[in-house]
Parts: sequence; C-alpha cells; structure tokens
Amino acid sequence: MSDNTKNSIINDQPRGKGDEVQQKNGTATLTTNHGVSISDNQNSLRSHDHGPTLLEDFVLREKIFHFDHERIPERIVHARGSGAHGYFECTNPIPELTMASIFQKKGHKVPLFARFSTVAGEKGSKDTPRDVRGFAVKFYTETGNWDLVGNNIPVFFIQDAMKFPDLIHAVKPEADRGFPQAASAHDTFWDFISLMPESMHMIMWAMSDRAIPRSYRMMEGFGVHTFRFINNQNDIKFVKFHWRPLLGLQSTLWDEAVKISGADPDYHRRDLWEAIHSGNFPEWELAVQIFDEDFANYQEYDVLDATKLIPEEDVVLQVVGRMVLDRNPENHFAEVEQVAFLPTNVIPGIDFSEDPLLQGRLFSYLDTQKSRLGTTNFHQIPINAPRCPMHNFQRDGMMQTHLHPGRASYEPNSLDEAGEDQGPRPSTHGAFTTANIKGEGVKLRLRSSSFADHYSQARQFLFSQTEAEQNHIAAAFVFELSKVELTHVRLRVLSSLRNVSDDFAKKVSIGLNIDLPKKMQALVQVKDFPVSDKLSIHKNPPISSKGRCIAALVTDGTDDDEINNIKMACKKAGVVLKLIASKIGGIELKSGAHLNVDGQLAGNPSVLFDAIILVPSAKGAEALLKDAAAIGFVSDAYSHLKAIGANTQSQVLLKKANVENDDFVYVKQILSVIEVAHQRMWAREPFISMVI
Ligand code: HDE
Repeated sequence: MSDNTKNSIINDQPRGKGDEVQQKNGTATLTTNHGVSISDNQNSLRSHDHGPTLLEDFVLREKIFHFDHERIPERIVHARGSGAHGYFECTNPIPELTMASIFQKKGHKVPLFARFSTVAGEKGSKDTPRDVRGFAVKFYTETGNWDLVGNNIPVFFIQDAMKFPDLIHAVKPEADRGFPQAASAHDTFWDFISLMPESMHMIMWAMSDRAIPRSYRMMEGFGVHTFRFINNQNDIKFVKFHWRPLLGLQSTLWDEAVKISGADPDYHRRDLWEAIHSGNFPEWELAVQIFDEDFANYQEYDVLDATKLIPEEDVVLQVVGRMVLDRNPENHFAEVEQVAFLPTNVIPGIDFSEDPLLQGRLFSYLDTQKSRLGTTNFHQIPINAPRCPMHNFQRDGMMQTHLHPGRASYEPNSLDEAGEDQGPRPSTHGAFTTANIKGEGVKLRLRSSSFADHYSQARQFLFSQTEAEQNHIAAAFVFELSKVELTHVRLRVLSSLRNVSDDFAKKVSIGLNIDLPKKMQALVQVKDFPVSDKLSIHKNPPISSKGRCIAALVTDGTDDDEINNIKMACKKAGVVLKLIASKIGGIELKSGAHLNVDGQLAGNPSVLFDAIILVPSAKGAEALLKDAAAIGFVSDAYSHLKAIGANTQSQVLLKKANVENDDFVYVKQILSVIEVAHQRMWAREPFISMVI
C-alpha cells in the first residue's frame, strides 16, 4: 500500500535549516516538552500515506494540546498594554520622610518593569481610542516589590470601589450587542456618567487631550490615591506620586487619533518599542507631594477622595528620582501579559490611606491574578518574582515551582533544638509596619459629606485650560454625545455639565443643536477655585523636538543635497527621520544614486508623523498630484496643525491640498520644520476645523 519512494521525497523537502546543519552550527535540537528529540516537524504519523492519523502520535498531540491552551483570560480592564524593563535611580534622597529603601541614597538604582495600557478595549484593540491610560510600575527593590499602579490622569471616575464593576460594565461593549469596542461614545457609558455626578471631574479630563496621548513616552503618570510615608521614627506623612516625562507632555488631535487607529492600531506599542530599540530610552521624573493631617483638614475637598487632586500650586512637587526604560521585553506573553501588578505590593516606609477606592483595589488585584494566571503561585513567574530573598511557610498549590526542603512548614517550631533548620522567623528589624492611625466611629455604609462637592474641581480644571484646549473638550463632548442615541441621556449630561459651567454647557448644546435643559441640583454650592496652570498641556509645552518622528516625501529625481541636509539636521536634533516614497523599492536620486526608503506612501499617512517635509523633483511632484494618498498626506498634516516643509517643486502639492501659507509652512528654510516638530500651530485651528 505505502509508496515509500513518494514519502521519502516529501520528507526530504528543504526546510530552511536542515537537521545536520543545525547540529553543526550548534543550534538546539527540537524536542517535545519532555525532552525527546523530534526528527520531523512537518508530518503527522499516519497509518499509511493516505491513512488516518494515529492516536499514538504524541509529538502531534502535545503540540496541538499546548497550542489549544495558549490563551489566558485577558485582564478585565487594561487588557491592551505594552511594557518595558528599566531602572529607577534615586536622585534626591528623602530618608527624613520615609524608610522606603529606594529613597535612601543618591544614585541608588533598582530594576523595574513598566506597563502602559488603555482601559476599556480588549487585548487586541487599537492603541489610540479616547481613554484613560494605565501607568503601572513594578520596582524590584531589596526590601520587596513595590507596585505603583496608576493612570495618566490624576483623578478617577468614582469615589467608592463599590461602583467599579458598574462603571466598567457601562463603558465596555454593550451587553446585548457586543459593541462598540474601545469607545466611551455610546449610550450605556453616558447613561452611567449622567447618573453619577461624582464622575464629572474625571470626565472633563477624559474629554480633554490627555485621553488621546501622542505616545506613552509623552504622558504623565499619577498614583491617583493619597498614600502614606513612614520614616524610621514612625513619623507619618501623606504622599501623592507623580511621573513627569522628560520629552514633555503631548497629545494628538481627535481626527488624527481616529485615523491613526486605521493606519497603525499598534501606534503606541510600536513607538515605545522602536524608541527603546534605537537607544532613545524614555525617561520620567518621579516626584512626590507631601502633606500632613493639618493640611488635609483645611482643604475644601477630602484628600481621601480619588475624584480630587491637590494642585501643584498648593503642594509643590518634590523630585526624588528618575525612571529610565532601556530594555524591550524578550517575550510579550511571558512579560507584558503575565506581569501581575498589585497595589498591595508596598515596601516598608510606604503605606495605604483610607481612600475607599484604594481600599477596594487592595482586595481586587490579588483576586484577579488568580483567575487570570490560574494559580496562587503567580508570584513565581519570573516577571513577578521579587529579586530579594523571600522565605515563608506557604506551600504547594497549582504550578508550584519552588522545592521547599526541610521538615517544618509551620511556625513556630522548635526543630532547631533537634539540630534541624527551623525555617524563617518574623523580625521587627526593617520589617513592614502599618502606620498607626487612630480611628473611631460607627460601622456604616455611608459616604462622608466631605466627598460631596462633585463640580468645583471639574470647573477648576476647565478654566485652567487654554481656549484651544477648552474647545477640544467641548468638541469631545459633542462627538461623544452625538453618538449617544437616547435623548434623555444627552440632556441629563448637559444638565449636570451646567454645574461645571453654564457657558461651557451652552457651547456643547449648540454643538448638538439642542436646547439647554434645567440645571441638575448639586449637593453643595459649586466654588471657584483658582486656575492651576499645571493642569494644562498647552501651558506646559515640550521644550524640544527630541524623540519626535518626521517624514520626508521623496520621488525619483529628489535632490541628494536636500536629503543629506535633512538627515543631518534630524540626527542633530534627536529626531527620527522616515523616508517615504510611492514604492517601497526606493527611488533614484538626482545624481542617479539609489536611495532606500522606510515606507510606502499608501501605508504611511502623515498622521503617523509629527511633521512632514516634501522634497520631490518637479516631475515627481507632477506625478504625485494624481495620487490621493499624496494629497491626503499633505492636507492631513495641515489640518492636524503640523509643521510642513516644502521645497519649490512641491508647491503644486500644497496648492492641490489647499494649504495656505502660515508660520508653520516652511517654503524657504525647510529644515526649520525639524526644530518645531513637537509643536502644533493652534492659531491655524479656527480656520480649518469646525471646533466649537
Ligand atoms: Fe485597576 N484593575 N481597578 N485601577 N488598574 C486592574 O487588575 C480595579 C483603578 C489600573 O498593567 C485589574 O491585573 C478596581 C484605579 C491599572 O497590568 C483589576 C478598581 C486606577 C491596571 C482592577 C480599580 C487603576 C489596572 C485588571 C476600583 C488608577 C493595569 C487586571 C476599586 C490609580 C495594570 C489586573 C497592568 C488593572 C481592579 C480602579 C489602575 C480588575 C476594583 C483608580 C494601571 O484587578
């Protein structure tokens, strides 16, 4: 029956690296999970050449069994994320404030792993929806792992953990239809928000440009909750944590973010990966805001309320160190997917506050890791394991990888009296101690009246923004509420918004073309807090174009000198240059030399770049006039307020794309574009977009 000749021909087909070659080169031999070497990774074992596959084929069965179980449950929230390794270095020690080991000595470094994420979208969703970003850092200190699990917005939607499942159910795809994915612009989200006035401060941030960051490398991070520091004398202070990016704060425009999702759904993941890969290591300062009970008692809000922030003008930011991300993960699943952050991971010197949202989180994360990673031993996975010594009497459990020697797995024990190892013992020396806080009262389910002001800080945030920023917030409300189908929901949002600002609510209602409803009753009188400039992105612009990415559009006949000058200037400014042409095979320069390019025009719209330079030849420019991708490249850059450099030959392109000359369109000194790649020309905006 069997045709041995045919079989041997098929089995001997080239496979890239032949077995002998692999062995000679020292390449490892392919084996099963149990170490048995495999001779054929192409064909399953069959009863004969046209026969059924045999049950005894353990190689096939193991391979498919393992594949069938490759996925683990994704995170309930923050499923879509990217991460990187790096280190924290203490630059300004604060032993007088905390005994936390990482803040004791200038220059002291500890390794860390950071993960950035969106909140609502599933694991495979796009990077650029309008959403809060997670900003989680695991410090592997010599006194244990400290996880600072924060966001890129300093406040949160709700005050009490009890409401978290409702909030997340409301923002996730709607229960019956399973859409929309990674979007807050739908009925259930806004229905919930409109019924929860405490969310209004966070909503102002979520509708601002903070929720559409340009890059993970260009966003701030916040611990959000108030925590406590304890020093060696048991003195206790309140603390809030802030991360500030060295590249400065920067966001995209909404239309740009929408288009980026189509052009590159991995925009932020790729950006982080490429920056680290090319040695441009992202860096943040870690700063703390320190205050005491007295300060807390005299504020018009409660410092334990996560819907409130402490303006930097009231408590200065004290820089204590820096985080540098300098190594990409080697395996996304093993590291980014399996990393398990726990707000309960604190080290001696850091303690929690009674913020009811934080208190709920202290329970949630440990619990979620068990269902996500399947075992109570998830701390043994290398990315989660502490790098300091760790001993206790916890034993066994699913996927136990530690071999615990010795007779005693309990404490106390007296095995040392029989000359055997008694195992670890508690020690007061440098151990974690909980801050001694006095508490008294009646057990109850109640929210303190000090949590009642839901609008004053929302109003403060709004009025701290520039006019352009306020317009963006209004436009975001109009966009989101226009996607809301239930009229009563739209109206209830507007009636709540009137408490933030009547004028602002009016602006949004005009954008929706609906009448302003009656004002929602606020629990307490809305106050006018002073403007806080630090809350605005535009008032704190990045200082240089370092870390940005520019595209130069080239064609056959492009001038060699023009390209060389651009390359040199970009290198000097620390700007990444991508050469874009109609075809990926490259172009022939004016000199006749061949130029390799980085991308094809159709796959690289200008939304992927911070600024563009057009350097076609005259003939090349004529040809591009017939290419919609080229016209879109120019007109999008213009309407996204980017700097455009255009050589003489490309003027026809500017004309066809309806580009009007302004201060950010450089037709003479095109290299100037490189210096302003981090900026947007806000003055252009009123002329080209229907912002409110
Ligand atoms: Fe989370 N959150 N959260 N959260 N959160 C999770 O934990 C939860 C909250 C944050 O990159 C989950 O490991 C509750 C605030 C980040 O792996 C889960 C409450 C802040 C990440 C969970 C909150 C955060 C998470 C999902 C209200 C900013 C991603 C999987 C009491 C300070 C970490 C997981 C990463 C992840 C619960 C509120 C930040 C389900 C119950 C406030 C950055 O345990």
